[in-house]
Amino acid sequence: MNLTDKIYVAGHRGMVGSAISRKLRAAGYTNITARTSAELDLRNQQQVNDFFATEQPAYVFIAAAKVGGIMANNTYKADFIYDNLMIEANLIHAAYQQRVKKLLFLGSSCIYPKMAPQPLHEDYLLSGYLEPTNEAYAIAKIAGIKLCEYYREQYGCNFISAMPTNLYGSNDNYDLQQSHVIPALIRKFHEAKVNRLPSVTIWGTGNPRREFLYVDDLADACLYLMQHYNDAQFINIGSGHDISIQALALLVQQTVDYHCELVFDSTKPDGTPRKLMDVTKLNTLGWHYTTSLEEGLAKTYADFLGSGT
Ligand code: GFB
Repeated sequence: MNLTDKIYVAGHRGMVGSAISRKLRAAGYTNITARTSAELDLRNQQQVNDFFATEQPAYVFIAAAKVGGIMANNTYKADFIYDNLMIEANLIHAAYQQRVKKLLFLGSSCIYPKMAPQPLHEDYLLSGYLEPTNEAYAIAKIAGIKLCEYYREQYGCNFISAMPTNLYGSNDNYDLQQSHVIPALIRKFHEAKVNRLPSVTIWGTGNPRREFLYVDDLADACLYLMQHYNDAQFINIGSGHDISIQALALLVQQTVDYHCELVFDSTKPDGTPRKLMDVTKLNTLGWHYTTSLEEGLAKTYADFLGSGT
């Protein structure tokens, strides 16, 4: 990818898309194009086709998706499967029609079977039943992986796919019903601190384990893959380390520096017991994460305080 090649970042205002845009600009890429969802509805095929015909991007990062935490995924299944299928199908097909040089599609670690062996190797895809709470999103993302695979097989497109683990960092969603666990806990502990509340409620039992990757590290991995990876096989992106939700809550409490009781609400779903990614393939390629969870939480809390949420 040359510094003046036209690059389209789909979803540039989201946590992932904004991190990728920052990383590209920092690396000296000057020809980056993007549209807000008000300017371009990626679920509308004609609008997407017209955009690609006009803009003719050489490289595409698909960071656009309808995303959310366990509650959002479990509540809005039709929206999660429809929006994500339409977005990825329109972008991938238009990229093929306009002869995009290379495209990177981003999925999620939830594509793997609920009870797959850990750590999750790329070969485990489709080897068992999915986690019900995020089946809709997972099926859409699996379809995206297959679209890239089959457009490569049939049309020779250099479309690659990557499966990030749970992400967090600046520009995240802090809505307590829609968000993922880290922004939710940061907000809960912060609001408990400000209001001197006696406790913070954690969803579920606290027993599930999750792997987390700071979003700027993900952006670095995406740029690395766009520059160095050209195979059909999708590739896991993660830290290779996981932590229980209970231990995470204690880390967030320490980051926010407010000591109160933790109340575990077992009426809320735990979701997948564990989804630790096998990142051997990516590490062997030469990429490793650099931001520890402690450092990432401190940076994210600082961003939260600065955002005025
Ligand atoms: O981050 P999260 O919503 O998504 O939940 P998943 C992770 C774990 O944290 C679950 C627990 O066991 C939650 O029950 N948790 C505890 C909380 N307190 C809270 C809270 O206040 N808010 C939230 N959100 N969780 C998502 C998938 O699953 O992972 C998405 O639904 C996507 O599709 C994403 O794949 C990466 O990790 O369970």
